[in-house]
Amino acid sequence: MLELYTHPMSPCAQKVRIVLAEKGLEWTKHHVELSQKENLRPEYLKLNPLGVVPTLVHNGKPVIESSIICEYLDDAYPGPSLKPQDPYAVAKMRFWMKHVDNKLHPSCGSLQWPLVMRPGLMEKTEQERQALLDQIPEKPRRERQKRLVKFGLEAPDVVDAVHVYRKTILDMEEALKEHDWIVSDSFSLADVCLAPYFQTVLQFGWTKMFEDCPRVADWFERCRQRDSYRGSVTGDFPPEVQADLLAKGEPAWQTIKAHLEQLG
Ligand SMILES: N[C@@H](CCC(=O)N[C@@H](CS)C(=O)NCC(=O)O)C(=O)O
Repeated sequence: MLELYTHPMSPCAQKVRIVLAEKGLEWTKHHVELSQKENLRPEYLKLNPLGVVPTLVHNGKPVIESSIICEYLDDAYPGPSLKPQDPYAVAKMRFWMKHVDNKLHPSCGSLQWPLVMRPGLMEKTEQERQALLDQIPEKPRRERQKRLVKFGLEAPDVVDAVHVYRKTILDMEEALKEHDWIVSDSFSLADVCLAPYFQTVLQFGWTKMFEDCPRVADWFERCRQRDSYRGSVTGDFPPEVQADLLAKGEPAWQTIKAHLEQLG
């Protein structure tokens, strides 16, 4: 019995949904409304003390941290393995997963928050908003979200986020010169963990970020064509949601572009 606490737009929840689909597993969905901070409710914090999605519950036992959940599912279930055979390729796969967790994920949050989560929080009073943000358990995340809510796209985190994205894209372009997928000629957890972060770029209409990197553009297209991606990511972006996100992303592009141009 697999249950997943998830949000459609969360890239780390998308990673887990892709693995569930690649392995052909049945699961039950529990939607956690992040814009209302349902992730900070006491009953959810009992499952995931970090107060974030996703959380997998397997036979009543919680597993947290998306990369750990992905490896757990790959190890716990038969079916096509999402790990390369070669131990060196596995080491490289884990390096990419760590890069996603430590750098790309917070960067993605810095781009999504001002456009997607901030408007809902701004409808609350200043006091209600601060009270909610003060409950975020981890200090770096708490401080970052406070900056993003206060300054929106003008927060200093946004420029760093754009630079992390661009460096990641250039590194991926190099990696893809060697093999069809990120660490070998087989689709692996490295691909699973990176792809959702490009969904964020796509949803806001910012694909110019990688238009000069043909291997990355082709890799993302191949990820999107997989049944796992279509069913567990694309399916959550019906035309009206896409139109809304594009409308949010379009006016922000000039800011993103200016940060990209600083890199030369
Ligand atoms: N390292 C965690 C990060 C999880 C995370 O940051 N989740 C975001 C959504 S992508 C979240 O729940 N944010 C809610 C919040 O920060 O209030 C993982 O990989 O599971």
